[in-house]
Amino acid sequence: MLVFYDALYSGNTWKVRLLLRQLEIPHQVVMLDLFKGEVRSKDFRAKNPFVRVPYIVDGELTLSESNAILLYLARGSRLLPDDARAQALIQQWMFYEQNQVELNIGIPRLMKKLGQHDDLARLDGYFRPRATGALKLLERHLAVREWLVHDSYSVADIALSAYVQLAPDAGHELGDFPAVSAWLQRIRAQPGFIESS
Ligand SMILES: N[C@@H](CCC(=O)N[C@@H](CS)C(=O)NCC(=O)O)C(=O)O
Repeated sequence: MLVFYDALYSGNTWKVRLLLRQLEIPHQVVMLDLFKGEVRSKDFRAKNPFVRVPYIVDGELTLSESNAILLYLARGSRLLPDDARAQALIQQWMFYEQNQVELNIGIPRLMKKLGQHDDLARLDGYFRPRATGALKLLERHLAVREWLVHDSYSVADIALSAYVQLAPDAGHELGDFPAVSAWLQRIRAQPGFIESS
């Protein structure tokens, strides 16, 4: 059976938790504690050279990187259309997520949570404008459509929403982005939706 190494308080693990549930994929969960350093333990390092969660083991395949895991698990499902152009657009958004959204919202969120900053103004000075730029781009894109790619909910929506929904933890006001907020509501209304931790 597929094994999923999960941890709370991570948008990246939430993506995989949500997809497994929405596609009803049988799996076994191994829950690790980020704050106790369990992801960096000798045992886990020996299994996973990426030393990060989410991580899955599916028979011979071991896979790290949340978006690679989503694309693998969603193949052949309603969350990943067969069409090559639709897939290219989905991948475009998923690469963008790792570059601009996860980085600029997820990192300051975690540093604030862990108190790992000696200068909050400097932290915000670096990440806030970059995150705001990414949220503005999403706002413009979603102002004229319901979903990121074509007309259906896909793994791109799961990937992008993971850290966008957590943006308030990094000090962003989602009320300033009404189309993004409406899109998050549509995602929350999908069958099998679960809250992020
Ligand atoms: N780009 C990776 C990022 C994975 C990542 O940074 N995971 C964090 C939790 S969000 C982690 O495992 N941290 C463990 C640690 O820092 O000890 C992905 O999308 O899966």
